[in-house]
Amino acid sequence: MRTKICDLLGIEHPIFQGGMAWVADGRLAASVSDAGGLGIIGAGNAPPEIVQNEIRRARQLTPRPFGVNIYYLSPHVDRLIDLVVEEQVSVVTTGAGNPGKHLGRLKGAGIKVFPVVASVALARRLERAGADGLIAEGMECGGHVGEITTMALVPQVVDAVSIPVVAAGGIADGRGLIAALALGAVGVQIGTRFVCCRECGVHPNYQKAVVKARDRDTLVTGFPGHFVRVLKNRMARQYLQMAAEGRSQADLEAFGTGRLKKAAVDGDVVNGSVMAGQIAGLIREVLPAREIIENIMTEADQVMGSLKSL
Ligand code: TUI
Repeated sequence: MRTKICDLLGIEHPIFQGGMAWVADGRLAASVSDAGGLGIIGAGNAPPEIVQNEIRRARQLTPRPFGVNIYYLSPHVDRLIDLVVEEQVSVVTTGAGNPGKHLGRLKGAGIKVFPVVASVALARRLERAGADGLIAEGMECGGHVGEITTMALVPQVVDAVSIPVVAAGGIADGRGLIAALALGAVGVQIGTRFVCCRECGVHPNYQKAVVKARDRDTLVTGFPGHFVRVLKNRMARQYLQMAAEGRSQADLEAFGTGRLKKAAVDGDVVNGSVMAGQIAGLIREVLPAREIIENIMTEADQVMGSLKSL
């Protein structure tokens, strides 16, 4: 099953692995790319030196293309742009902001740029600014969330632009891939499923928490303009309690600072922020990247077959 992005990016399967902060390291990205998807290193708030190490690690592990996600609320965005240009990374994805002012520079360096969008307005603007494709991310996703579901957002973005659109949010298997293609997407970006990947360096407690999660076990914390989906735990409940008491945005930000690292690196899934999407309930075990991707592609073929016989 090949789509437009397979040829555009030189990948075998139309699957991007989400560039998750503190989770998506060079080894995970290399394993996904080696299995025929597009692995993506999550820069998050990390300084460029750390990200450079992960890029070099991935490069040692696979000859295949991979990407780097730049989180636009990071204090290091400008230096990360310099880094991906110097390192000639194949693909850049962006999150939580408008990368418009950097598109010319990235494209000039031969980098394919796929910004994440959560609205039609930003999709239109970034197509005009020269994005190679877009990732339309619905609010089922983990971490930073928009307001529109994948089911409603993807077809509206697909109709609004003529560049390739990748669907994200709530997708973890072959059924999700076929559903995304039916909505007009040319591929999917998958995050939460790859948290539970054997080659992922995230703390095992984080993986166990995702495996244990059921359908209603996520909630959204944050404040307008900065909502974040996490697994329900003590930290999430305390956060919502503070918000209900009318505590200031500064207080809430201070309370939230460092919590993702606490969960992902220290393995404190009680007091840390365990970002995960609503699809967590579908994930039953930790598997190697190759198996995750093969399972998705095999199931997608089966689903296509059974749809044709309707
Ligand atoms: O970026 C994400 N998801 C993330 S980033 C992240 S790191 C983090 N760490 C600690 C606390 C909070 C976050 C965790 N999850 N997804 C991509 C995404 N981008 N979703 C929505 C958007 C988005 C939102 C607004 C993209 C552009 C945008 O534009 C605003 C503007 O400037 O027009």
